[in-house]
Amino acid sequence: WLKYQTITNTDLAINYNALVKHAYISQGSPTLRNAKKEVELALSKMLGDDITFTNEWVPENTLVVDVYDNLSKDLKSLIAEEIKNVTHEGFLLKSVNYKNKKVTIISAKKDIGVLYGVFRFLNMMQTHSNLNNLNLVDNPKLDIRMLNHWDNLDRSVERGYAGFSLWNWQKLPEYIDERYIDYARANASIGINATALTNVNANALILTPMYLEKVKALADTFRSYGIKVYLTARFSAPIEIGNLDTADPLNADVKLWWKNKTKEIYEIIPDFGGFLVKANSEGQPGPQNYGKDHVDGANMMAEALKPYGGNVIWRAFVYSEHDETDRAKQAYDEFLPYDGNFMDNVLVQVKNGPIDFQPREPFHPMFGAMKKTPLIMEFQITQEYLGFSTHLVYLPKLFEEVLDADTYQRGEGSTVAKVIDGSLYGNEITGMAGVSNIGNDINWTGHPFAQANWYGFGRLAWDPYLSSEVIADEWLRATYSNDNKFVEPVKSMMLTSREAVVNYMNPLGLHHIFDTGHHYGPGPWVDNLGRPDWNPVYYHKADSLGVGFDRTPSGSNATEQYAPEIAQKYNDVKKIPEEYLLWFHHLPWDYKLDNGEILWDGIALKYQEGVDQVKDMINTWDNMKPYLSESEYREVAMLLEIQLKEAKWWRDACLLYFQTFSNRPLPEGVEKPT
Ligand code: GCW
Repeated sequence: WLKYQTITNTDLAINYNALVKHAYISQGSPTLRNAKKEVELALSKMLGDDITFTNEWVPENTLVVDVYDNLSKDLKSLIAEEIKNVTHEGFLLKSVNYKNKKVTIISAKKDIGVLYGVFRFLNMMQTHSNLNNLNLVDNPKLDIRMLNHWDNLDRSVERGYAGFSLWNWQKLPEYIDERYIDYARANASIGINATALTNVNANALILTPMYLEKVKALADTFRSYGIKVYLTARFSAPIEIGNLDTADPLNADVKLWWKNKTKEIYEIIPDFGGFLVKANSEGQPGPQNYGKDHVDGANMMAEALKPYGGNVIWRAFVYSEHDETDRAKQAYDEFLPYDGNFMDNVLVQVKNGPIDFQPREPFHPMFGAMKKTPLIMEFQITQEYLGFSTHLVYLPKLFEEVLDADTYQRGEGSTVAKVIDGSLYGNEITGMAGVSNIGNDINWTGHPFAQANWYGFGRLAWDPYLSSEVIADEWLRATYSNDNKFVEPVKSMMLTSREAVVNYMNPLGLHHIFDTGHHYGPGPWVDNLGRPDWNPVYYHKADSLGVGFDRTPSGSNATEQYAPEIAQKYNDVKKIPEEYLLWFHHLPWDYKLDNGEILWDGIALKYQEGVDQVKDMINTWDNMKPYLSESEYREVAMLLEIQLKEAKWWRDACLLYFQTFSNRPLPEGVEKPT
């Protein structure tokens, strides 16, 4: 999306050229120099070489790019009112008349705001927006807008489907790959300002001097793009790299070890963001190994970070093999009692749903319920359960559904977005994390359309109220074409792609019926894994009588973790939105759905609908040939063919399996398994 294609529409090119005939871009700091480089690159690519770049501001038709404090008195007075509404990372784009000249000002209080403003302005130009009368103040709504890389030190990436890790630890710190800079540009262009470089299943070695030197090189590279580095901290690090015989968070030596380690890090990376921690989850070490709890663990690290302004981001993804009733309830049960006990630089990071990044989940009940603890949203941009980088699935549609969900925890309108932007409970620090889908593949994300998921995540982290449709529009125009005959059909293809994957994998609230380990294809029959809650049969509970997980009071009663308005609605089989039906109810195969179909037929028809939607996607893409280069066309066309084959595979596997319980024929309209 930073392609900056030449603007071939003559009228538009004339209009833009007239507006930015001269460009004055301050270069007082590394961040402003980045802004200047980006403007020069983009304008020359989009508009050609007629633009004069000046080192002084001259009253001509000029683009002026600078922080407010550096502007001349006259220009200051023209934006004095608007600049008051700009926060420290926000920016202002404003068209003004100055001595009969049209001046376009990109300004901000801080350098980073100027860079963000530049990227937005250039995006508007890429999307052929009207730039004649700009008057836009835009401030990020969340503080920490972060990628979580699940990258290992050997460059493998857990759940990564786009090649190996970008971080070349062997050549660092001396060798700064050009891609690190492009990574920073791409992130800054959408407002991402933090990155956790390493896997949450952490390797303690990252905290040793040898690696910290390499981390410093990356932090130094990202700094001028406004990106702070975080590291994942393995809880047992004091034992593994510190020669201690315990990692007990209340032990004095352990505390001192973390204090010293933190000091060491800040000495070389003064703006280090802090630690991201997965503890006592899926076998990772944590405070519970010593009979202590999450608060003891998180606060111990928070204390070490506090003097430097660093944060602990403590993940709430916990579930224990000892609780056999309902995995969906465990994080809430485990964390709610601690609400109010964490230090103020601890943020608890919660996955969007209570199980694990399924194609569709109801929102996590911790959102809104945990009132005194800042919660960070964790989305998964990498498509662990959504067809890896092979299937085209536009995730901002999923993200939007979660952000818009109403928790009712402070009455109607208490959306998840308001929980995480701090407006519901007035949190000091707010944030959103996305598990990265980036690797060293030539196109960064494996599937070209998976770039839209990275892009869309960043945009929503900046403003969780943006619509997924607007984001798709921006991305398509910048990445492919501004021709409406291309944009409109492809946009609607993107917008339906999420529902398509739900239909052909997990319709009507079915979930976690993926094959073991890899989570790619279907495996609803799997029942022999070591832990019951890893087996798909635990989740669908199909038998000759029916299918689905009863989470109402007659079952696990997970609904009680939601506000009463939601609980009542979800408990009532007549009121629950059908997309969550089998997530919360176990129903007979002949249960009548809203449209009069029996459940078995409804499931079968949904699987078929998913397959049909992929066929439509293929048709749409075929019609787009005239707007695409041969390679752009072929790349996606080939991937869509795989997606179709695998949508059928999902349909056939799941229906043949569930049919052994339902004992009913496939309804008319469902293709026979091949
Ligand atoms: O979704 C599961 C993944 C694990 C992952 C874990 C987590 C990093 O299957 O690979 O581990 O979640 O989020 O910690």
